[in-house]
Amino acid sequence: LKLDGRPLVFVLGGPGSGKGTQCAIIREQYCLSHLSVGDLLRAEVSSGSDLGTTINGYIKDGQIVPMEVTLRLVKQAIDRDVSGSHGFLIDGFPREIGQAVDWERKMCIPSLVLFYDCPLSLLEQRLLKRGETSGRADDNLESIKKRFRTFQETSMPVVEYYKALGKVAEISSDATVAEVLHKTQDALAQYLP
Ligand code: UP5
Ligand code: MG
Repeated sequence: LKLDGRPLVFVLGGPGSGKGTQCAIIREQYCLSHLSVGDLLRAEVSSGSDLGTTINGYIKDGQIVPMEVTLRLVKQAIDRDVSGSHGFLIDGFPREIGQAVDWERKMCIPSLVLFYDCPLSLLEQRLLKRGETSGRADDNLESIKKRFRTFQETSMPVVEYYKALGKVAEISSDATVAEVLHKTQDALAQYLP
């Protein structure tokens, strides 16, 4: 695995909490590789493969795609990365405790976990707005409700797990993109000079 001791940051938070938006900015500023696991899965769907068809079913239903699939896609993306970046942002993963434990066993312990916290009512508004143009299979009210449930029941325990390990920087994303960015930069400062 081509991590070469470079820092790896998990970027977590509810659906629409701003993971992708913030990663797109800080990747440039800190020269990081940004791997959105959702984007990797959607690329597989777009390829039209049988696996993609299966993945699309999970995404529409707000369910978590089996670990062996996501882990393979993330590993491939890290191994293909030739940017010589200073570290990695893993956006939207791990989403359940088993994935976190498995990752630590097979890959590495994250340097930091960024957690974007935002009221679900605001997330719903943002996602419905985005859904007007995103073309994402899961930006509709029915899928959004399912995503919220999976987030609360299955993905929040991952945040709690890393909180107990003292790894989490919790950032309220109920604020402007610029305000959230400032807090993100503060959190990253001690890990990424
Ligand atoms: N926006 C962002 N920040 C804002 C701010 N501060 N103020 C006002 N508006 C703001 O932002 C969402 C929207 O809000 C955008 O329109 C943005 O402009 C606006 P975005 O940055 O896209 O938020 P993000 O947290 O990235 O939202 P996303 O919808 O991507 O989060 P999800 O976690 O739902 O989606 P993801 O792509 O990670 O996963 C999708 C599905 O893939 C999952 O539901 C699951 O089925 C599957 N999956 C797995 O199975 N395993 C994985 O490991 C990963 C995904
Ligand atoms: Mg995203």
